Amino acid sequence: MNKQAVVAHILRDCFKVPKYRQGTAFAPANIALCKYWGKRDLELNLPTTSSLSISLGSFGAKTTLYLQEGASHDVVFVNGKEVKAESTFVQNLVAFLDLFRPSPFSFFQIETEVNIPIGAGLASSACGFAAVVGALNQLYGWQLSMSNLSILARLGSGSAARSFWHGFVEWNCGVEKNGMDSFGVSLCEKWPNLRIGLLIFNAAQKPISSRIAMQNTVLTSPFYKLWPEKQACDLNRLREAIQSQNFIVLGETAESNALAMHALMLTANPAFFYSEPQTIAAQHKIWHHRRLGLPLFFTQDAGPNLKLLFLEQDSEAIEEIFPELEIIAPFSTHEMHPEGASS
Ligand code: 2P0
Repeated sequence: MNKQAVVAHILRDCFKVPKYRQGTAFAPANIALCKYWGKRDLELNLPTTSSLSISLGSFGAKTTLYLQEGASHDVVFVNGKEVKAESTFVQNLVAFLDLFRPSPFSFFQIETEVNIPIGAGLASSACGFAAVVGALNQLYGWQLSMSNLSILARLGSGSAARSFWHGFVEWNCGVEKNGMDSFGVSLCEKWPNLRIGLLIFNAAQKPISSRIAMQNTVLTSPFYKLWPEKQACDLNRLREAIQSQNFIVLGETAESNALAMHALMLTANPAFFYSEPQTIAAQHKIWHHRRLGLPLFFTQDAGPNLKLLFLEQDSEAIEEIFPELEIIAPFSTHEMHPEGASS
């Protein structure tokens, strides 16, 4: 099955032309505590395993879409600056919007405000595609369910399936070939004193995209066959830790899951390593302070930056160790349903 068939199925009873002049939606970035690393279907971005994330509150993407009558191509602005049509970012977005044009000769103006570094392993493609889908939902007046929005966003980028909610989100891998059972689900538990610290060493575009790194790992790592079992175990531990608010189990499990993902990449051919010297130095620092009794953990995505996990009461001590830390309180936001979704 291809993307067009999934879109046609989801939008079978929906407006085919925009109902409004513009559509706007915000989607939060999300950080996986149990990672998505490997696909069972490359076309539909269907994952081999389920994953679980925490959203970053007001950090994310806000996108407005306009249909531009008479235009000859899409125009994309990020934070007020036009992005070149030749860039991979615009090409991916244009290919995604091809799925939703009222006619092949209709083009969009896309204006996105992003308050996290793009392409630095901070899940900007996730919130980017989720915000675009939310904005399309508004523009066309589709009033789609959250699960259908999540499925559509997954066609742009897998992790976007998790960017429609605040708080904890689980993305079920599903078993259906068409992926209609593979979408995000919001977990109801809140954890108000949980904190995420962004430790950004390098916000430049990463040299190898996670899409390529992920597929290369699946195809060449002799240890990839162990990954589904590790994921199932970590997912259970995380669910239990969230339910019982056991921070140590949450931190240990998330850190172990990230390290296992990076270990898999080291065993791929060619091997690749997203960490930089500063990443490793910070990891040692975290382990050192943990040995001294500080409950501090990290997770790392497809980039050199770290996301620290800790509790509010330890914020001051942790800021002393990492003064450059950007601290996020993921549950402080009042609006628990991002705009652009119907329920
Ligand atoms: C995650 N990452 O769970 C994992 C952990 C990066 C490391 O999802 O090919 O950009 O577009 O489906 O979603 C990044 O991969 O990949 C990612 P595609 P995506 O957050």
